[in-house]
Amino acid sequence: MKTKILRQLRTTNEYVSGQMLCDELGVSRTAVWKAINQLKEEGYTIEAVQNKGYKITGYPDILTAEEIESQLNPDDTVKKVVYAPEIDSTNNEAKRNAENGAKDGTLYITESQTGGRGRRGRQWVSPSGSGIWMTLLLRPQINPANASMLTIVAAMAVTMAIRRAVAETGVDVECHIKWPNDVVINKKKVCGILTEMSAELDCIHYVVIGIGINVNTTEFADEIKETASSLFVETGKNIKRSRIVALFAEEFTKYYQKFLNTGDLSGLVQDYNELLINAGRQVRICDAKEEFTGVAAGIDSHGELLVTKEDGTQAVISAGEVS
Ligand code: BT5
Repeated sequence: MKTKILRQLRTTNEYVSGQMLCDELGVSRTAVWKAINQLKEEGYTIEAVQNKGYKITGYPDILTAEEIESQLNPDDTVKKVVYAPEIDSTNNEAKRNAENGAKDGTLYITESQTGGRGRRGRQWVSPSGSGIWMTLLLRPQINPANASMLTIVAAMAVTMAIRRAVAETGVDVECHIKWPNDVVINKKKVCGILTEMSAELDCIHYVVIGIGINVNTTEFADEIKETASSLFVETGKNIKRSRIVALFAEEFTKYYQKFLNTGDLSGLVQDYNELLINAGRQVRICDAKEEFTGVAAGIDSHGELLVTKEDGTQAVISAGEVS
């Protein structure tokens, strides 16, 4: 019910009458009043004026299911949000729930992770109160070999969500994808993505896409001080985290539909390459086989990075580190 009330109050700047809320939701005045009081306790500023009704004038920077769900579109891929104040890792939480039958389109989100993970067992620093640590559970009917392309789809959605959220503050900063799984502003990492799956050779049980975004972070652990940043540090603006999550859900839905239509990235390559920081630039590649420099051209329809080496030959990079 809180989600429905929030949705109603968000969609207008006017007062919404208590009676209208009762009629829309099919509940009593007392029930509405109770829910409004709970929302106030959670940090919403709600004005109640006799004969006029309720109006929200201030929103807290929280990530509860109601706060996020009340901003989702009906056709979004994200169907349900599950919030917990603290989790070991939202990827772990999503996997545990997936094993127990959780549905496609469930988003797990938390204020703080005690065991946030990056790729290959690296640590992901996930302090409380300033970041978005979330994992989207999907059950796509695609070839398991193509599941890693979902990192590309998610990176596009995060980048567009950040660009839109920053634009709403009136600030002009450039946000780009750094292949394969980073999003950067002014060359600093503001987001990392970790996609994992459970599959058989020909069938996916589930995919979890974990996304960490430093939003209002002002202090960084020693080990990431030089390389990491946040939206706040780069723009000077505080941005409501739930707004970014909602924009992500909208952008992800758009790109994911295109991806599912073809089963690969052919419909997204051009848009992706326009968001890619590395395109046309000198890069240093360090993969399992070798280390070399070259000029990145962009990705192909499988999400591999095409790099023209100094001797003129083209390398196709499917995994590795780019600097
Ligand atoms: C990643 O790995 O960038 C994937 C990060 C995914 C995090 C999300 S949060 C929600 C979900 N739950 C999880 O447990 N994980 C996902 P990788 O490319 O391997 O980069 C890891 C490296 O990034 C570390 O070794 C640090 O150098 C750096 N790093 C760690 N925490 C960071 C942070 N908060 N901001 C920027 N860089 C960070």
